[in-house]
Order: sequence, then structure tokens, then C-alpha cells
Amino acid sequence: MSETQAIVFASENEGKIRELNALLTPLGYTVSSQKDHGIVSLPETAVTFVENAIVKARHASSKSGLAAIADDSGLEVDALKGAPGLYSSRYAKMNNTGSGDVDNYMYLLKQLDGLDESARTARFRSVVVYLRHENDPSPIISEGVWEGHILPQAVEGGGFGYDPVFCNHDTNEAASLLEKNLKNRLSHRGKAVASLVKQLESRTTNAGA
Ligand code: ITT
Repeated sequence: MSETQAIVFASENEGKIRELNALLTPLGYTVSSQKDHGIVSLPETAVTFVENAIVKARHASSKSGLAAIADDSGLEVDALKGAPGLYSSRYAKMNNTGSGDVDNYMYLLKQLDGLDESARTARFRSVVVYLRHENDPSPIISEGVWEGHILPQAVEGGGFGYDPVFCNHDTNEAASLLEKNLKNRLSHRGKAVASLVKQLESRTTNAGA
């Protein structure tokens, strides 16, 4: 892929858009968000992260005519047998308790009420997909995981989504308090994007891009 090739990021999530820009722009990629092209997301109907990510990327590529990246991600909590997982963005809505980020994490805290830290283990998972064009038969797919646990209470700060209730295992800090470049180095999305970039670069070297 040439350094000047434009990529559309198939997301409506402002937090993800900020992080993806911070990860890819310094490497010379030119990333716009689907909103910049007037593209509205389709409903997410698949039962795997990878299928959802492919559908999002294909839709954005089809509407924009550009190469596209999509991320499908979620928070897996062991005590809840992996929930909310694929349904993380709709967790509160599916349980009729609201629809925003705060509603999602407050509902999660309620489900874990009274559990000790050792029983609150969790991980974020991100699957990132890159399509050269709408009908790309060989998407690049990469995955990243970030281990941690769910805090007893929300810690306000930066970030988005479940960051106020997710604690990074290694440093024992709330994700909402991590400096944004550090979050990008540790996080599920940061790891998935780093692996994607390696694959993009090796494809370019092998003249396959
Ligand atoms: P797009 O599909 O438009 O990208 P979305 O928010 O609907 O946006 P997903 O379907 O992938 O994205 O849902 C991901 C959910 O996991 C959503 O609730 C996010 O807030 C949450 N999430 C993902 N990465 C996160 C992170 O780094 N920090 C906190 N929460 C995160």
C-alpha cells in the first residue's frame, strides 16, 4: 500500500476513531471516518466479531470507493461466561436499562456487585479487518486482547466505553486514567492494529497489496 492511499475507518464510535487516528496517522496512513463520507452503519447482525468487522468494512468500502478498516470489539467478563462480549455496545439496551456508555457499565457493575477482585477477571477483544476494496477476497484480519479486571466502581477520566470500569492487570490502573499513547500500546485495539500494520507492510513488500 502506498503511503498516500486513503483508508476509510468504518466506525461511528468517536473513541475508536480518535484511537485509530493516533495509531495510524504517525505511520503515514491517511484515515477518514465513514461519517466524513456521509456513511451510516448497518445493523450488526452476525454472531462473531470477525463477521461483523467484515460487514462494516465492506459497507464503508462500497459506499466510499476506498480501502476500509473496521474494528469489532467487546468486553468479556469471566464471571458472566464471556458476556457482554459481542453485545457490549448493546448491553444496557438489551436489558432495558438505557443505551449509552454509562448505562452499559453501570449495568455491568450491578451484575458483578459483591464479587471479589479475583472473581472479576475480564478482557477486551478487538478484531480488525482491512479490505483493499469492496470485493476484496483476502481481507487482512488481526486480533488483539487486553487482560484486566472490572473495578467495583467507575473511575472517571479519559477514554470511552467501559474504560472507567476496566483495570489494566499489569499496572493496576483504570483504563480511563491511562495516558492515551500508553492505552494504545497496551490495548486490544492497539495490538490488533500493530499486527495489521505488519501484515500490510509485508503484503506491500511482496507486491501483493
Ligand atoms: P462501531 O461499530 O461504529 O465501530 P460500536 O461502539 O458499536 O462502534 P462495537 O460494536 O465494536 O462498536 O462495540 C464495542 C463495544 O465495546 C462498545 O460498547 C465500546 O464502547 C466497547 N469498547 C471497545 N473498545 C473499547 C475500549 O478501548 N475501551 C472501552 N470500551 C471499549
